[in-house]
Amino acid sequence: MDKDRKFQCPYCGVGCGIVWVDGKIKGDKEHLATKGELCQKPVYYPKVMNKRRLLKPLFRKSIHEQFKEIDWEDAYNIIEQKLKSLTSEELYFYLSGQLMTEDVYVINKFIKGFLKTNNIDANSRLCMATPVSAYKLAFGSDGPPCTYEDFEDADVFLFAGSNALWTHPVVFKRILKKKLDNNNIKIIVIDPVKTETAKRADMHIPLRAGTDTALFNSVLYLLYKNSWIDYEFVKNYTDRFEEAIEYALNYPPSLVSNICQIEEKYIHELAEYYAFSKKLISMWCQGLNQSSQGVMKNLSLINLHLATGRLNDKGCPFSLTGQPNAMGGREMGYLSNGLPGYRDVRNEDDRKFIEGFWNIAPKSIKTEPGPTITKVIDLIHDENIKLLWVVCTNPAVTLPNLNKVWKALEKVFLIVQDAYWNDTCKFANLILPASQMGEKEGIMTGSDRTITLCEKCVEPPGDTKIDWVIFKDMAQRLGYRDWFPYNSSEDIFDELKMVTKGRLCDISSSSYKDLPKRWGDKWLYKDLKFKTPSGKARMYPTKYEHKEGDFILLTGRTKNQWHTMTRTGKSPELLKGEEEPYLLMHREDALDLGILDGDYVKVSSINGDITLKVRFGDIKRGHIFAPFGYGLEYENPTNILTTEEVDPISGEPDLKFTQVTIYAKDRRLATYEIGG
Ligand SMILES: Nc1nc2c(c(=O)[nH]1)N[C@H]1C(S)=C(S)[C@@H](COP(=O)(O)OP(=O)(O)OC[C@H]3O[C@@H](n4cnc5c(=O)[nH]c(N)nc54)[C@H](O)[C@@H]3O)O[C@H]1N2
Ligand SMILES: Nc1nc2c(c(=O)[nH]1)N[C@H]1C(S)=C(S)[C@@H](COP(=O)(O)OP(=O)(O)OC[C@H]3O[C@@H](n4cnc5c(=O)[nH]c(N)nc54)[C@H](O)[C@@H]3O)O[C@H]1N2
Ligand code: SF4
Ligand SMILES: [Mo]
Repeated sequence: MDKDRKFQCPYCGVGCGIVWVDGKIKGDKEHLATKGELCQKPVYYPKVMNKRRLLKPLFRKSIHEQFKEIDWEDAYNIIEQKLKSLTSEELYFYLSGQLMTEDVYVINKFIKGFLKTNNIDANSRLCMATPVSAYKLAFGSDGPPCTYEDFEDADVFLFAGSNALWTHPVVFKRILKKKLDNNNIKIIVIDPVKTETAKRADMHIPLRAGTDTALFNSVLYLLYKNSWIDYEFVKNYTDRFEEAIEYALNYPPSLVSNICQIEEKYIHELAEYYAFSKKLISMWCQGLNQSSQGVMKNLSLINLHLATGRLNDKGCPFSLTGQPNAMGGREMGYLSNGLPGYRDVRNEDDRKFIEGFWNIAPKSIKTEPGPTITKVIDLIHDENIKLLWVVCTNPAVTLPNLNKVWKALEKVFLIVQDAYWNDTCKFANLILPASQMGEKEGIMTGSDRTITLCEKCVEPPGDTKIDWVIFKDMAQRLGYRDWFPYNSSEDIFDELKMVTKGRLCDISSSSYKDLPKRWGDKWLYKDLKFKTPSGKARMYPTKYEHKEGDFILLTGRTKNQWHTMTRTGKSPELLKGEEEPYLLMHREDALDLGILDGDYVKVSSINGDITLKVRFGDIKRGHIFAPFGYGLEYENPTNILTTEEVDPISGEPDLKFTQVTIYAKDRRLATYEIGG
């Protein structure tokens, strides 16, 4: 390659700009959003890119047989036969926030427009579905309202249910750096664990898991009782303030300190921050999203911003995006209810527009959202879904209640389209080898709406194909040649950008050449006109429901591994100190059960048992934490335990609250065989 190539980091949603210089990774100092900053993870990317890659399509009729290498022609024949022998409603497609926007657009178009089914979802269902719902309810549309530039003049940064020092390191370090120069900057962290992030905070609120809504309702209570409401803002720019306040009055601090198991002073201090800071940015991630009450948690936090007029120059609610292109996937409507350009299958105008845009017959697009991925596991068991096509995600480790998931994966005709041999491949009938970041071209959108062009740096290995090419080939085979005429990713980009014209996420005037570029202004709602029917933002009465649990299992991430470790797990540098899964436990809780640091214990939920090594740590009593990314090689994936409960509005599973029992070593030895 004759010049340095640029792309977006393939890992987290911060969306750091990278330059590829002779096979080495450097930060892109010219990048609009991240200005050359990077963390450790992508530095080792070139070294792991070709370790244990899938290089050829593999097939077996039943999962009891060995895989045989086949060529693409055979692979396509098998898929064609399958697609023709099943009805559209018997098919299901499961995508990922790690695909490029062009990939997602083509796949979504093929499925919703041509296979005429909404049986498609993405791993964002486990991640960002909750903030998508909350943003739509509060502001009338998805889309984070502010950008990283807002960090420059903010003085208070809240991180709720976010271990950002590990999970969004470039964001957190940018704020830490500012704090070094300016001691007036305050960081608040809300988390049952005293994480590395919490250790750097001015105030850490160690609440009981699941109780965030009660906490934020109580802050709203105090804002009201102390007359710290911005009534001017509320009157001009919000609806349903009275209802929200009336409801919040059920949450006095004396009661909530019991619910959250925290001192009352935290609630008062938090209210003061919302009342008096210059500019307050509330960031949050999976501690709020992955909850059976996730949308309520999100809305109760957004309520605080609306009650105090904290938007634009005074602050912002800012959900941190998990995956590198979940933002792009959302823009393209890749969840079961979405359509490109932040549109929705339930909206007649949206359907009509897209049918016209795709030049397909009226009423081609189904009016009902398809089932979410967790429901599909049941639909497979009931034999309603017969083919599952998994693209760029590893559900055999990352969905809740794995014993049930595995049985479903064994039952269905499973296609896995991945760059690596991942855990889900073990259940597959057909495996399609995919090219990955650096081997192909396309765009990704980071957390603050900045779109980066990812350039091709190296030739893809073996017979791997680009994700969108595989779906284009299938669409063309099925007779839709004229609708999928793309010869390059830029051809797709030229089409998809027009679908955003006039929408909030409008990129219609962009070209590959002028990226990176952000869609929307610095502030999405600069004029305080929202995408709701009244043009005002909406507050909500946000209900908290108590959940029992003597031991509450929390799950989450490690510092240097990316989810199921198909890439980061192959770097000895990144694996150092993270070779093994563990169970974080409060020392006193452990000693009460006769458990010592380093002991193996059995953890048991209604869904199954696993064995983990105990590590004493700073976690609230009655809570334990386990990372979830250690896959089948480790015998004991954490998601064997996790509950199937989902948020009723977003359908996002509660991966942060499973009631469990812990058995000390002796009892484990008496009743339990390793790997059972
Ligand atoms: N190193 C690394 N970084 C990543 C990823 C990775 O795999 N590895 N993945 C990326 C992705 S896709 C995502 S979605 C993000 C996730 O980023 P984060 O959400 O920051 O990460 P998690 O570890 O899942 O959970 C964050 C915290 O939520 C806390 N928590 C649990 N329950 C509750 C609760 O009820 N209330 C509150 N307030 N806190 C709670 C946990 O103790 C945990 O510390 O990370 C992204 N960045
Ligand atoms: N208990 C528990 N479970 C969780 C969570 C939790 O906090 N706790 N978090 C949830 C969240 S937020 C998320 S985002 C999910 C993540 O869960 P997954 O998406 O299942 O995990 P990954 O390991 O990121 O899987 C990505 C896959 O894509 C492959 N891949 C990489 N690049 C390409 C490409 O260009 N093309 C193709 N076709 N494949 C590629 C990788 O090899 C890998 O197999 O996990 C969820 N599960
Ligand atoms: S902060 Fe996220 S996007 Fe940036 S380099 Fe690290 S993993 Fe990549
Ligand atoms: Mo995520």
